[in-house]
Order: sequence, then C-alpha cells, then structure tokens
Amino acid sequence: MEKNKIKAVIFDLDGVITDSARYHYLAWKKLADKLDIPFDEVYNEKLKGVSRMESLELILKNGNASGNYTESQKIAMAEKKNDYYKELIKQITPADILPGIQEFLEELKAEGIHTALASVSKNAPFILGQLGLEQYFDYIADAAKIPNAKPFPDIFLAGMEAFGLTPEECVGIEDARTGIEAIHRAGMKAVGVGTPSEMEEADLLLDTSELKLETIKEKFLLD
Ligand code: B16
Ligand code: MG
Repeated sequence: MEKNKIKAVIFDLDGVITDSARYHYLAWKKLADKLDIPFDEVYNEKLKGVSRMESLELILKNGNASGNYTESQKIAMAEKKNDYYKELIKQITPADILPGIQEFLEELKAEGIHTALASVSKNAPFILGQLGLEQYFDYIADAAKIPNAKPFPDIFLAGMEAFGLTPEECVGIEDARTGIEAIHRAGMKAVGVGTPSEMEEADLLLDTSELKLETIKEKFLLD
C-alpha cells in the first residue's frame, strides 16, 4: 500500500509551544479573587484549550455564581481578565519556548513541510512575536474568525485548507483533551504533549523534546 505523505503539521500554542497556561491561571485567579469566587490550579486544568468566555462561564459555575451577573457584566469581566493576561505575557521571551519545539520547527522547514498555528487564543500572534517564532509559521488561524471553538474541528480544518491539503496529509499537536478531540473530528492523527491523564485519546503521546519527523512518520505510517 502506498503511504500518504505528511505535508503539514498544525500546532496548538498554549501548552505546546510555550506554557502560557500559567499566565491564564494567574489572570483568572486575580479576577476570581476580586469577585470572591473560589478558583485553583486543579480547576484551571479544565480551562485548557477552552475559549475565554467559556472559561469564565466554567469558573462562575464552579463558584455557584453563574446567575449573579448580566451578559454585559460577564463581557466586562472577561475583558478585565484579558487585561491582566496581556500585562503578564509581556514577560514572555524566547527562553520560554518549550524544549525541542524550535528544533522541530527547523526540521519541518528544512523538509518543506507546512506549519500552521491553530490556537483559540486571540493573543496567539502576540505570543509568537514574543517568542521570536513568527518566521516558522506559514499560516496562523485567526481565532476571531473561527465559528466553532475546540472540540469542533474548525480551527484545524482552517489550517489544512490554507494549504489545500486533505486530513490524511496533516498531523495535529495538542496538549488539551478538547484539542485532541478537535484534531480527530478534523480527520487527522493527533500527537498529544499534555498531562498524560488528559491525553488518553491521543494517537501518540510524546514530550515536546521528543517531537521528531521520523517518530511521527513511523507511528502514523506516513512518508
Ligand atoms: P485568549 P490554545 C487557549 O489557547 C488556552 O488554552 C485557553 O486557556 C484560553 O482560554 C484560550 O486559548 C483563549 O485565549 O483569552 O487569549 O483569547 O491552547 O488554543 O493555544
Ligand atoms: Mg493548548
């Protein structure tokens, strides 16, 4: 049987390229403390890969406070969180790139394999800039224009369509359960680099430092 060629790798950002989840946590924690709503790092795990407004809803629900605010108050609260977050991510530098990621991006570039960023974060382009990695991405999905957030496949499909490819020619990399589901719904193979207990559905579980083209090709029988 002839093997499919791997032609694109589609990356999530938070938790895959850099650990910005820590800053999301600190920003939500500051908001939750101001509102006197309980919130901790364990619950924060549930927010990985989840959009800003959905994250707020989950935090309010967890604190039994969902019914206490109007829609416009919630929008203002989410904006406040984002202001805190934007202040925090100014600290990000190339030293915050997760192990092995830059080397893997260089390998993909050298092999002529397309790369796309499929992050639901509206701050993703800013973070890529802070990391100095913009030149490694051929396509950055605009989170604001993607109709359905993860676990819907839309953002991974946007990456694939940008290169005119089929799902069999693409591989997605994620650290969140919702993200792995989104990759699968897009019809692609999923590499998981997140907390192992959250990665049961991943087709291949690796540490970011183990991301190598050969490993992926062998596991997924790609050329
Ligand atoms: P923002 P990813 C996601 O990024 C984060 O994992 C999630 O915690 C966050 O709420 C979401 O982006 C939205 O981010 O508020 O910056 O637009 O994992 O898809 O790269
Ligand atoms: Mg993520």
